[in-house]
Amino acid sequence: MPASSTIDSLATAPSIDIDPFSTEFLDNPYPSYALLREAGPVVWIPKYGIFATARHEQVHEVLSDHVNYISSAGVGLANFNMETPFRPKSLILEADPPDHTRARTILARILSPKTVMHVRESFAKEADDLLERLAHAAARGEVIDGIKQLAEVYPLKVFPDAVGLETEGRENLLLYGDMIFNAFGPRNELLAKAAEKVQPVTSWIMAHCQRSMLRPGGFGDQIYQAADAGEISQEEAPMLVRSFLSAGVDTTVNGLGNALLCLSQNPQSYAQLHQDPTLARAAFEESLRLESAVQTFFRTTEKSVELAGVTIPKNNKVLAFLGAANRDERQWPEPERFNINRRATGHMAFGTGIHGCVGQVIARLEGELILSGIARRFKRIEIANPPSRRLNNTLRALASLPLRLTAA
Ligand code: OVM
Repeated sequence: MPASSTIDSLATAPSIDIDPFSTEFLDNPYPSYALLREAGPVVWIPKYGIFATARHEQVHEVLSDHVNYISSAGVGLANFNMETPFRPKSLILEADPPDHTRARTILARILSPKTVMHVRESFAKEADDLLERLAHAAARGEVIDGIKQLAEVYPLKVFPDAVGLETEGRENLLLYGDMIFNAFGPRNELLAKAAEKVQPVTSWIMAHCQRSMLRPGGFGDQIYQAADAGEISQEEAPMLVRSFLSAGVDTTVNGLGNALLCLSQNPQSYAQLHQDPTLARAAFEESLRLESAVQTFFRTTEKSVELAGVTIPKNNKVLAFLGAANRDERQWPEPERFNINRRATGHMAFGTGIHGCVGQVIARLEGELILSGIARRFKRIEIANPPSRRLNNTLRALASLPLRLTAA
């Protein structure tokens, strides 16, 4: 084939005049996701000068190809080849092999299914205690805030306990999460608001990454043990603890919060879960698909690459809409429907490839324990008052979810 016909066959990405980080978009991104998927497999967003994909096939392709689509230039809008990162780069999230591999190996070992078997009992007891308290409050006729009293409380207890963090000051983890997930987006009003508190929150976080602040034997201390063994340097250890504190709380808070929303909006599904609480894992998985806590991540092209026939030049940002891929009608029948009987695995809520969520075993454990605990205790879970959103550049998050819980 002559070279010119190869070029002729290349598509150009349609230009879409949309701001995926505007208030209107973030408040309800799903109609815009449909528009983006329909426009083509790859689109151009002139507002930010980026390529983007909202279809499952291409999101999967981008995330699976860490050679062409790198993470070391940042996984947010900012291109670290052109501008200084707002904080020292994560040794795992914002790294490529072989650096990434060293960090990943350690975190994957600490968060392995075997470790998780060990924490299961204590995570189960905490879920039980919390739900027991909420059941008492509900029995007194109180409306329960599914976010403030449940989705924020549980991950803020069990995960920092496992890491080995003191109890005092843990609210900083939520503020920090809000900040870093906003920081993957543009420097808009949301980031400015979150960044107001950046200084005290960051110093609290960094202080608590030190070994002296971490209970011996916990996940945090285990990172220092890997440093003792020479797998990483002593200077790298606190940076990996920082990854636990960055990625381990706000993600699961919203994973749980979104699952509670899905179940309270779908009484028939909830009735089924109540009948058979072993469906908790399937219900959690389906809510991850339908309402993914992390909605977007970026990559940067390492060289000129072709994606669905579109040439993306070197050093360009590519936005992967995880939350849109998870509703792609090319991938899922009735994608907008919450259906706990479907096979939701293959969703992109945890990403995929070498950067796929290293904590997903813990996240699923938290989801299973909370949803099965609710299913056993309550006959009904209903929305008592309209929920309110907490807009974030990356997270699909609720500020409140007033619930009426009816005892079984
Ligand atoms: C990290 C990090 C921060 C935010 C998210 C994340 C979803 C990782 O610091 O390594 O993964």
